[in-house]
Amino acid sequence: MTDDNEPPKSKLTLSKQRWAREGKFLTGQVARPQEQRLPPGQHLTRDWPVLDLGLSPQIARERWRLDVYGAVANPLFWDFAQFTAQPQADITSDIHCVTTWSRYDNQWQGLATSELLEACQPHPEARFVVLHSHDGYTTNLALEDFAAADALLAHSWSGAPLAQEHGGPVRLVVPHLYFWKSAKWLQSIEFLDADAPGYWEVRGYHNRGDPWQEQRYSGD
Ligand SMILES: Nc1nc2c(c(=O)[nH]1)N[C@H]1C(S)=C(S)[C@@H](COP(=O)(O)O)O[C@H]1N2
Ligand SMILES: [Mo]
Repeated sequence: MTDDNEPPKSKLTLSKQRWAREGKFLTGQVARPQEQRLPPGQHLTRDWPVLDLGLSPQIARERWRLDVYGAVANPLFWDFAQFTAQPQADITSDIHCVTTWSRYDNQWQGLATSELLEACQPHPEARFVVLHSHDGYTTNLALEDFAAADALLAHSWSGAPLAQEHGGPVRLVVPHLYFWKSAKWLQSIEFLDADAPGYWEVRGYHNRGDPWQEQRYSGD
C-alpha cells in the first residue's frame, strides 16, 4: 500500500507493530479446530472490544456503495438496497483477535461470500481478494479463504444493524482466520491474479492468519 493515503498511527497501532516484531502472545502450540474451540493463546471475553487505526468513518446506509472489481466477469456496484436484495444468510460464529481475545456465538446476517462469487463470477485466474475500507485499511485473502462456507458480508449483528464502530454499514466476517482479516467499513472488493498484502500484512502480521496454527506474525 502507498504512503499517500496512509491512515494516522495510533498508540495501539504502533504497539501492535512492536508486538509483531517481538512475537508477543506466541505460545508455540498448534491445535485442531475440531478438537479445541478456543485457539492457542486466546482467552474468552463477553464484551466486544473495538479495534481500529484511530479512524472510525461514519457512512450512512443511504450513502454506502459496494464496488466489486478486478478479475471478474461481472463487476458489481450495489447500493445498500441492492445489496440487501441478495439472498440473506444467518451465520453464528466465533471471533479470534490476534491481540488474544476471542468472543463466541456472534450472530451475523448478510450476504454469504459464496453468493457474492456467484454474482460477480471471478475469472479462472483470480486467486486472491483484497478488501478496501473507508478508513484506508486493506487486507488480503486467498480466494478459498474468502469463499469459506461461513464467511459473509455482514450488515447486522444480534438482529440489529451492525454498529458503526464495529464496521457498519457492512463488514466482512471470515470466522476461521484472525479478525484483522474481517475488514470493517467495507468499500470495495478487488479480485486479483497475484497476491497483494494489506495494511497489517505489510507490518509484520502473517499473510494467512490461521488462529489454530497460531499464524499471528510473518515468519511464524
Ligand atoms: N477497516 C478496518 N477494518 C478492520 C480494522 C481496521 O482498523 N479498519 N481492524 C481489524 C482488526 S485488527 C480487528 S481485531 C477487527 C476489530 O473489529 P471490532 O472493532 O469490531 O472488534 O477489525 C479488523 N478490521
Ligand atoms: Mo486485531
